[in-house]
Amino acid sequence: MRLLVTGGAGFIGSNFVHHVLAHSDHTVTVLDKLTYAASREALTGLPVELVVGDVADAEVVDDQVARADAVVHFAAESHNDNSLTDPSPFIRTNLLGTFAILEAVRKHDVRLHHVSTDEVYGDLALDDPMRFTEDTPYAPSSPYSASKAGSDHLVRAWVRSFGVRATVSNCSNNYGPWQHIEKFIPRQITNVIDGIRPKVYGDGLNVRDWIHADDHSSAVLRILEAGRVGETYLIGADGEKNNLEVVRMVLELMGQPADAFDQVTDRAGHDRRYAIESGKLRAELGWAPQFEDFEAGLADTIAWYQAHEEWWRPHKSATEATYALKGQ
Ligand code: TDX
Repeated sequence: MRLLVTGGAGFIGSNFVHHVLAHSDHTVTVLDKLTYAASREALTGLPVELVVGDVADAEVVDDQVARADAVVHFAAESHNDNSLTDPSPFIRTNLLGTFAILEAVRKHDVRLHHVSTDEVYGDLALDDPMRFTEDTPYAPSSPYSASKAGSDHLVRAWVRSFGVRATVSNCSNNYGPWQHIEKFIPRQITNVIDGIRPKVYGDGLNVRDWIHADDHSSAVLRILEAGRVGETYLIGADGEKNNLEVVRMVLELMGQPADAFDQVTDRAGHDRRYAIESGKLRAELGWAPQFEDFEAGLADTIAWYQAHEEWWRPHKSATEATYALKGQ
């Protein structure tokens, strides 16, 4: 297939492009706006066409979708903290962008896979025995997660009303190389490299269900190739950890005392816990994660940031200055 990958120069999108080229015969065109969170370097050396454009620009999207056999839609504004400061790019990219994609795949009858997040389900209590499933009601907390929830609803409506051939996946927190240093794990790794104490929001007991980006990519390819049209699949790797556990692991792997971090102002509306039940994906499509040892995956990720300082260094002081303004 000729795939159009939106957001293919971002952290997760570029990982998917690498995965597709290594594990299939599909060809790839990337449509990416190259915002602050994207990088051309993540695609260096790959035989892909990069179209620089906005997913909310209906004309650009229509041109590209017309040439594709399938669209994998990663393009999104993704950082919760930024959505609390200025929600407007989240509404444009996540809602209007998905709308433009849907109208184009409808017009050209092109298969779509829409990539989304577990945050659409809101949060769970720490002692709740349940995890999110495909049947959990939507209850997003932040402008970011509400915009992703809205985009999922748009996709479902286009499937039902117009017969668009789409699948949806909702994945838990990703980690791995090429993730922007505003996010929790790379922020703390690069802080330690710089001799800055890691910053944990609030009491640090918030739980995230970590999955390596490579495992997310293999799941998305599997759903694209074998998923049932109209269905949603949750993607997760049984990786629940609270933020204190993660930051202590980062510190220890980097040769620092495990308590050498600061607790800072909490995020407004901070979700307590995410946890994914991915049994449908595993049973129906035979998918399984390859990175089952989080500590080993984290050690590799630390080594990657240590070896790629030239990539993240230009963004470090501005990223930390933005956090400092908020006492974080
Ligand atoms: O400096 C920090 N200190 C801290 O304690 C940062 C940046 C974060 N945190 C906490 C907040 C969360 O509990 O760490 C946890 C992870 O934070 P983020 O990396 O900002 O991710 P999160 O808000 O959980 O959302 C991520 O996973 C779901 C992605 O950013 C989303 O795009 C995805 O949908």
